[in-house]
Amino acid sequence: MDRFDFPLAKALTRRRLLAAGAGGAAATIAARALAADVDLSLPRGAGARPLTSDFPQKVTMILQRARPALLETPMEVFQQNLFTPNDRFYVRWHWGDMPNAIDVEAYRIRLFGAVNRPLSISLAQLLRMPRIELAAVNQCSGNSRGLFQPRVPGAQWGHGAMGNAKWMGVPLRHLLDLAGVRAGAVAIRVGALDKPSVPGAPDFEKSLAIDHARDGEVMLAFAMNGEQLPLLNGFPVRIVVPGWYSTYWMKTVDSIEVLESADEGYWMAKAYKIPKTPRAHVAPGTKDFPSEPINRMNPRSWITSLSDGAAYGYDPVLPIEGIAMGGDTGVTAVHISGDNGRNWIEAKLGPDEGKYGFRRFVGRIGVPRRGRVRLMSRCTNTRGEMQPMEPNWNPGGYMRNCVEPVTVALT
Ligand SMILES: Nc1nc2c(c(=O)[nH]1)N[C@H]1C(S)=C(S)[C@@H](COP(=O)(O)O)O[C@H]1N2
Ligand SMILES: [Mo]
Repeated sequence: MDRFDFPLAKALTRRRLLAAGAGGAAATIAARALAADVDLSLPRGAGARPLTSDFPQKVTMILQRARPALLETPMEVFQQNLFTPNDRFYVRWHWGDMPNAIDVEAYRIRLFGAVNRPLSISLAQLLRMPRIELAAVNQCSGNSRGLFQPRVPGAQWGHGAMGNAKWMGVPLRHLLDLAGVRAGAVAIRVGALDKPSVPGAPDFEKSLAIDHARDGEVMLAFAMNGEQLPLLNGFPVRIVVPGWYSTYWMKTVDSIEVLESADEGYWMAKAYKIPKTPRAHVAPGTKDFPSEPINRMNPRSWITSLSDGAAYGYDPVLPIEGIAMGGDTGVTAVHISGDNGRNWIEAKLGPDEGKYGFRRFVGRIGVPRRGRVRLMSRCTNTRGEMQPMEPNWNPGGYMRNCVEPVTVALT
C-alpha cells in the first residue's frame, strides 16, 4: 500500500499541544454537562443522559461517567458518517488515573519475556516500520448493556459504545518477528500507561494467543481515520484486534510480554468472561456456568435514519438507512421489516470497506396507513450467522446482538 505521510514532527507538535493542554485536560475531566439531554430509550425509563463537550479533542458526547471517562457516541453520528469522526468516537477507561499528557520522545514500547532479543521501541522507530491500514469496528463488550432485562450491573450504555475507523499501524507480527519469539510461547500480555486508582487493584492488562497476535492484522495502531489517535482513544499507540471486542484494544500501550503459560491475571481469568453457550446466552439470573474469555464479535445492525419514538410526516413509501457489521467477518445481507418481523425485504448494501468495518444499508418500506410503525433491520454475516429476534442475556451484559426495533409515528 501507499506510504502514508505520518511524520514524527506532527507527533512532536501534538506533544506540545498536549503539554499546553494537560492542566486543562485534567481540569475538564470533571466535566460540566451541556444543557441538552439525550434519551437512550433504556427500559425502566432511566435513559436520560447529559451531553458534554468538555473533554479534550471531543465534541458533543453523551456523558456516562466523568472519571474514569465513559463517553458515548450519539446515534445520529452513525447516520452522518460511515467512519466515526475521531472527535465523536466513544471513550472508555477502567481506571480514573488515565494519562493526560504523553512525552512522545521518552515514550517506549517494551517487548520482553519469551523472546530472543527484548526490544524497546520508540515512536520514531515504530513510524519507520512496515504499516497496514484497515477499517474495523471498535465495540465495547458491554455495548447496549443498558437494554438488558433483567438489568445487569456495569455501564448502562445505549448503542453508542462503538465506532468505525480506518486504523493504521504496524502489524504486531513484525515486532514479534524482530524480537524472535521462542518456541513454547503461548500468549502475549499487553500493558499500558494508565494505572489503578485504587491501591492494590489489578493493573488493566489483556492477553491474546500468540498465533492471534501474529496473524498480520492485529496491529499497534498510531493513526485513526488518517490522524493521530485522540489522547482519550489511546494516543500515541493502541492495539487493534479486528473483529474482537475492544476490551483487547489496549490504549497507550507500553509493554508487550511474551508468555510461556496462560495469563492468570484478573482481567483475563476473572473479568470479561462469557458463558460458553451460543451467543453467550444463559437464562436470566443464571450465575454458574462454564465460561471463557470474551472474544469475537457477532453480527449487528441499526436503523440510523429514524430515531426511536420520533414522529415523521406520513409517506406510503418510507426510506430507511442504517449501518451493519458482520462481527469478525463481512456482511452478506441486511433485511428490513415494517411489520414486526413477519415479512423481510433485502436492503441494498453500500460499498464494502473491508470485512471488519460498518456497511451502510438502504431500503424502502411500504406503509399502508398513518400511525405507529415498528421497523427492524437484521444482518446476516458471511458465516451465515443472523441476528435473532430474542435478546441474549448474561450477567456481564455482554454481546447483545438481537434485532433492535425502532418505533416511529407517521402522521
Ligand atoms: N489502557 C487501556 N486500554 C483500554 C482500556 C483501559 O481501561 N485502559 N479499556 C478497554 C475497553 S474495555 C474498551 S471498550 C476500549 C475503548 O476504546 P476507546 O476508548 O478508544 O473507545 O478500550 C480498551 N482499552
Ligand atoms: Mo469495554
